[in-house]
Amino acid sequence: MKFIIILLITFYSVIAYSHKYELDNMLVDHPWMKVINKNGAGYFKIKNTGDHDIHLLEVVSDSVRKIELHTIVTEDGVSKMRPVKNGVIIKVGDSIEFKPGGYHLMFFEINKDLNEGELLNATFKFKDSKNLLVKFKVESNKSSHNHDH
Ligand SMILES: [Cu+2]
Repeated sequence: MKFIIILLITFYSVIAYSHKYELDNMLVDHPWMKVINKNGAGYFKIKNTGDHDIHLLEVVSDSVRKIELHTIVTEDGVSKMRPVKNGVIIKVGDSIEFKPGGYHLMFFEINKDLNEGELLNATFKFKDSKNLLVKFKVESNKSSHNHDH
């Protein structure tokens, strides 16, 4: 009985606090998303813990018609979103944070209802690496959320 309780506590801790996804050569930390009507934006931090560069090609989900990798560029003093062509490369030892104002995922036409705290499954696809299933947690109210971990 004690053993089961410890297991449950451990399991709960992993879900509640870590919320990270790993392969042998990378770590994806705290994937979260905003949902606006049926569209959304996704954010996370990805760290290359392996010994070769990681090339994130695309992200797909059964629950989303289309997911694009975006970045923000400034043209004539105006910030604009642009799709990233050819994916994003994370060099050995580097981390890249997808965050508001920088790299982000755009979700177009989410085909299920997502309430705050719920998870959206998505699959990260890489060049020369295994796929990684990542669950984005819906955190619609970001204004009150301190995000520096
Ligand atoms: Cu965008």
